Amino acid sequence: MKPIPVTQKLSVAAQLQPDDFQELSRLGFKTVINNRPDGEEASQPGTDAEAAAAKAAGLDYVFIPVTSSSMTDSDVRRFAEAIVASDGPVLAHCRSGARSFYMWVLAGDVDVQGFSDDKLVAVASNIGIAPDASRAWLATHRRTGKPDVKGFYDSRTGSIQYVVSDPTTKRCAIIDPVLDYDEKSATTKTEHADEILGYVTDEGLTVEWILDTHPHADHFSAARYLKEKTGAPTAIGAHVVDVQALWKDIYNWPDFPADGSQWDRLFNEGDTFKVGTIDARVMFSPGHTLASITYVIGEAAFVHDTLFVPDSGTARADFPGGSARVLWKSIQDILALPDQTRIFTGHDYQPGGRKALWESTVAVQKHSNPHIAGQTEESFVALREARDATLPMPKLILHALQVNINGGRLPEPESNGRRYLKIPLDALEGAAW
Ligand SMILES: N[C@@H](CCC(=O)N[C@@H](CS)C(=O)NCC(=O)O)C(=O)O
Ligand SMILES: [Fe+2]
Repeated sequence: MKPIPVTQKLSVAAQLQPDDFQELSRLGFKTVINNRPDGEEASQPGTDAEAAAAKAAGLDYVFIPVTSSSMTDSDVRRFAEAIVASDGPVLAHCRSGARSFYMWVLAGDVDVQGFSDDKLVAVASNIGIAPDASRAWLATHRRTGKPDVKGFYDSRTGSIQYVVSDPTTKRCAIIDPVLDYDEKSATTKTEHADEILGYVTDEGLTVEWILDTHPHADHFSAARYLKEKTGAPTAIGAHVVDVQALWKDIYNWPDFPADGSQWDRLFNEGDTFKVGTIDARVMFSPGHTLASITYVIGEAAFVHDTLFVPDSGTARADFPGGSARVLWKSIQDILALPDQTRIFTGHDYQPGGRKALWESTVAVQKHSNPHIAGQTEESFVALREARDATLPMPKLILHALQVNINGGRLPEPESNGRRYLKIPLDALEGAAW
């Protein structure tokens, strides 16, 4: 028996014999994980004998039998959880140690992220896996920051809401959820938010974050509703306080706390967080609003109202606090991400009646977005301002901002139990007669 160190906490080994367990205890191990189904070969002691030997040696023992072809996500998660739960070093074994090693790589925990492929190949070769074989396996199986992204389209407002999840830990973030609102009858509904919750339940996800990219001008945010339903923290860009300051004047709300306290976290430029094991980073992307941010989650960037899919150009920059020149700069920062970065936009207005689209890449944007390809800052500002001069205000801007600067809270009910919106007259330019 020869434990092969993988990390400070985890070593792997080939098949153990019951006599080995006392030695493992002496070496300081606290837990043994057996990844080998019983009966693979006649000489195998089997899980009952191993469990008894572990008990006699004072070791915790976990049986997660797998084969390389039948290993499931839930096996991998149990494996990762057993390592975390152990109060000291863990020895995992199968026949050769390879399956246990591969399970650890698949678990994609914080430790494995610090390993380059070369370093993993070196550990694998200590276990007896040929470098060609481990390299080929890593190329197809290693998940490095690749979230699953599911978009939900709201045709009423042309908005895309996202659930971004880490396939290894099943943890997720919800981005820009919509609270349904019919302006003709002033009725609110939670159909879209409930559809998102249904997906979260069906996929067995745990919501870690409820994120907004900016205070939306065209729909109500469902962040508050989803926080009530899931308990997950809400977040938005730190410059939301500037947007709050602007709009509290417009709504004449002198007592409104324009301090961002309506969210659990305010993100600054460069702030990092995690979605499961996937690294996430915040970039300020002002221009459409003062508070707009981009969430870069693994290899996916959620850019909301900056770039749209290429045939739809870019977002408008004429709302209070908006600036075409600042938007150009924010777009350049997004385009400086690696070419293969997946770009997910927040709106699609289905030009020409085509089906709704929301995904592109940095490379595709550079080559085929007419607001980018061949444009200079000056030409972009000119085209953006000319187009913005033709656009009427979003029909819900005055309805939506009073809810969205308040973190997605509807106005408090009045004495009759009814909630009322407040609409300032003659407050905005850009009337379309
Ligand atoms: N017709 C929509 C327009 C919404 C709108 O102005 N959307 C913004 C993003 S919040 C935008 O950038 N639109 C670009 C465009 O319409 O070209 C509405 O009334 O809600
Ligand atoms: Fe917007």
